[in-house]
Amino acid sequence: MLTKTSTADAGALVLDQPKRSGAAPKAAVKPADETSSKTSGPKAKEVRIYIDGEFFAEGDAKVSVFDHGLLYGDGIFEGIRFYNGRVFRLDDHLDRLWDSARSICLEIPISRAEMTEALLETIRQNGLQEGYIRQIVTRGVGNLGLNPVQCKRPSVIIIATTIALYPKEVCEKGLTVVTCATRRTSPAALNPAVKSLNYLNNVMARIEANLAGADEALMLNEAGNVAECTADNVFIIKRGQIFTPPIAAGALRGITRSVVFEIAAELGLKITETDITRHDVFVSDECFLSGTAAEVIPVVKADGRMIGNGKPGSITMRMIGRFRELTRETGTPIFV
Ligand code: PXG
Repeated sequence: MLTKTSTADAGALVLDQPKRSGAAPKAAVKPADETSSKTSGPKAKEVRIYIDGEFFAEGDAKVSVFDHGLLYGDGIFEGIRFYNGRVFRLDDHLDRLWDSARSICLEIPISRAEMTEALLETIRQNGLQEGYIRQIVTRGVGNLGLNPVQCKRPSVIIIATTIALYPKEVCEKGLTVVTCATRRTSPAALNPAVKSLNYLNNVMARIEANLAGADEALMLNEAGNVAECTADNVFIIKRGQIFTPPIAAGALRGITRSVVFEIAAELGLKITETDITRHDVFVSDECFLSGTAAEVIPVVKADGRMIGNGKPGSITMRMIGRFRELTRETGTPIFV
């Protein structure tokens, strides 16, 4: 959900800005041997993408039009960050990926150890120390019918690239959010705990935010309580206490959310998981979002109401400070 990019690295991925695409290749063919990971190192600045055990140049990284990930959004994903040569909370992301897979009866075709090595090797192939990984497992190639029984082998795709951080001004100024009419998916329809490739309701929410000129959309659940934003969990602070919607309210069990819980405990701050209404957000002293791409980011306006004094609050800033330290100091080493 990153937006403002004035300080972005040239060529950095900005998750909600158009990706500059190169010329489309003619066919989704297995690359020639010289582009295989086994026979050559990375070319300068060329993104190398892992698909089912092979590395492809960006222009050659293709999946079949019969992949049910494309036809039906039938698949799962994770967004993971790495900082300072280490992957942040890798085990937590792999746990959630495997849980999502189990929930939708998708068998990940490689072991967890193989997945870990594939992720680390994708980063190495791209020569990166800091960045973002998009890890996708699709149902695989089937026929046009939606029955996944035809899909014989799920596909694993890993993209590692640079990512633009929010510029300092955004941290200093904070984000604006609007409540959107699009509701968070009901667990009765599709449990939002599954991080599936089916994100259309979140996309619709994001479009509403765009149309309203806001940075993010606050999504409510069917009961009308706050669930989360389109790709981030929500926290509010009132009289020194932190509150966040429970998972049962439709919040994803965010990994950054769990880091926020850890930091709060360290700082001696209490977090209460409870239903939150729009009113609670309007009258909060501080509000912030957490997410892998967004990290921890202040919110200063909701539906036109200024939150607190309209500036990022002190607890939020302490949270951000500690979060940054953890990202730099902890994680799975990429280059060993
Ligand atoms: N809510 C939803 C619906 C998400 O998809 C989060 C919260 C935050 O969870 P983590 O584990 O990242 O702290 C997500 C994360 C992005 C992006 O741009 C993130 C997600 C999906 C799509 C884009 O950060 N998932």
